[in-house]
Amino acid sequence: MARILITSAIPYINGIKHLGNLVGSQLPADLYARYCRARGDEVMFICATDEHGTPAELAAKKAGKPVAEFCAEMHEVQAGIGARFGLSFDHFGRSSSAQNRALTQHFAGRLADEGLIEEVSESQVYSHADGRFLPDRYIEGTCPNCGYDKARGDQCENCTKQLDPTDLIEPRSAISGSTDLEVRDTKHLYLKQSQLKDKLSAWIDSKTDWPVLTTSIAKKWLHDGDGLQDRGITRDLDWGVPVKRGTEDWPGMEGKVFYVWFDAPIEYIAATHEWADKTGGDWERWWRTDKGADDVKYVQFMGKDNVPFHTLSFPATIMGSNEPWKLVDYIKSFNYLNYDGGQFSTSQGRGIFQDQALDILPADYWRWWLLSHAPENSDAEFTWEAFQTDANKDLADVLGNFVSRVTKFCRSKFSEALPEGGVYGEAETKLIGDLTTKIRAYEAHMADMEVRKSATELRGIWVAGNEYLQAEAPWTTFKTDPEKAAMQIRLALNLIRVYAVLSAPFIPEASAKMLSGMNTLDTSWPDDVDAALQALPAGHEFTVPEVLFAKITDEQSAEWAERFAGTRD
Ligand code: B3M
Ligand code: ZN
Repeated sequence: MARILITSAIPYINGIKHLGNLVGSQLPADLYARYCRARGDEVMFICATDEHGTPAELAAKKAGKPVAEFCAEMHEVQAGIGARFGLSFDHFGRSSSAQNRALTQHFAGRLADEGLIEEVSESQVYSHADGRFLPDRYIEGTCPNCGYDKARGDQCENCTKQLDPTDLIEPRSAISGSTDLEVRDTKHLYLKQSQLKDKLSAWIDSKTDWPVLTTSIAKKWLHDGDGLQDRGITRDLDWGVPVKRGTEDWPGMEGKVFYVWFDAPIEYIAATHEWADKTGGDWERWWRTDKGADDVKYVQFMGKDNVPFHTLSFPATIMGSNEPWKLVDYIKSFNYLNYDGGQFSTSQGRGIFQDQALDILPADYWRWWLLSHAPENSDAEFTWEAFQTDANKDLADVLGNFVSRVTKFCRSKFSEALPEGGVYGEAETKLIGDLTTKIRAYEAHMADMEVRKSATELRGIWVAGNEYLQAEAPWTTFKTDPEKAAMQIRLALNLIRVYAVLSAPFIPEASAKMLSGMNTLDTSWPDDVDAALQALPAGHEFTVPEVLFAKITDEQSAEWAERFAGTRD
């Protein structure tokens, strides 16, 4: 039994996220967490809302609410949506927690003690029209690296370069559009990441098994151009973690807060602390290598735009603290999911938002389609046509149909109990061999976090059952050899339990329905397929489950395509 710590990038608090956010971090993280638990590992699965920074301030302003109140409400909304999607977090925390405040201030103090913090008098952009300093994200302009004309002051979305606002060519306020900007002096703390460059570089080079998407982005920012730059970690804002050096005040830093990207990843640790405070658990054995975290495998999930912060900035905080904190062991990153010929966009309200998706279909439809099309090796695209075709084929025609045919046939020809009699023949031996090969391949892909390959393998496992049924046709066998038909259908009913167990990480709700239909709590993994197909004995009672997956009709698909074509206000 291994101990696995899993974190998903923590979503911004500023609004309800779209499906692209889900498939790029939380959903594959949940798939992996569920799989590890099913295999007997001890799992700590952590996520949270990312509540600081200007996006939160501005969203609260737009909603006409004090920012703390807005965050508290939106946290509940996001937690509720996550639960409806079946995201099985051990804790869904808040980066505005007291635990995170203390830990963030602690790290800053440690970094200062290690000589890695520099106080810099910095020029910052002040907007006369807006009457305020403009935080990085609210300055737009042209990227000096790639020429993209909507680059933000913290990062260029187009080429992923981390930027400072003063790097932008022709900057303007993203709040008012005003170009009446003035650069003023203000003092800020800088983390001297450049001093950690060799250590970070050696660490990244040692990660030869990481996805290329992850390491290529890290190496790009380590070695391209000027290499790893020192980063400002404080901001002139009201909302955030107040700047302190540990528990001490930091002279000259009054009224300033830490930069949201400094405290956000620390929330992974703090959220585990929140979990411990709630449950009486021990968070340090997950995070402190001097307190048992040495044997923890730590895996992070995120979209590619978050990779620089997790491969460079956060490790710099951890390494620079010179304390025995757990570093990430594996970073699984994702490309983007596009929507019907363009990008999903929270700010432009384009695409399907998580609450809307759940309003029209149960979570398992989305989980299955999104995971089986996860943007692993390149960007992927959601279209209603593909969604309808694939969900109907895989979920309704293959899996759902198998369950319904087998249970209904048994009820009509035998009873609602597994029938007795008959012995395996060649077809059954072949099926068991075939399933064993496929299940071992599925396990390997799941362990490697190869999401699409896992889905393909699982689909193949479903198909194998259908093909067996089709070829052996128990409804025909029944007429001449009812004992043989009994054996076939007993095997097939057992296969429903096996399907439920194997499929639970992808489609937990349907899986629960299958298990409850089979009237069993036995979720043991089919290590031995032959034995697993005899787990439910003759005489074991079951009920025919309700339809697992209703087909998406052409009318529904057309209606939804139209409904979501416009933008959400
Ligand atoms: N909130 C960006 C995002 O939601 C950011 C991730 C933080 S991970 C520590 O994609
Ligand atoms: Zn750029």
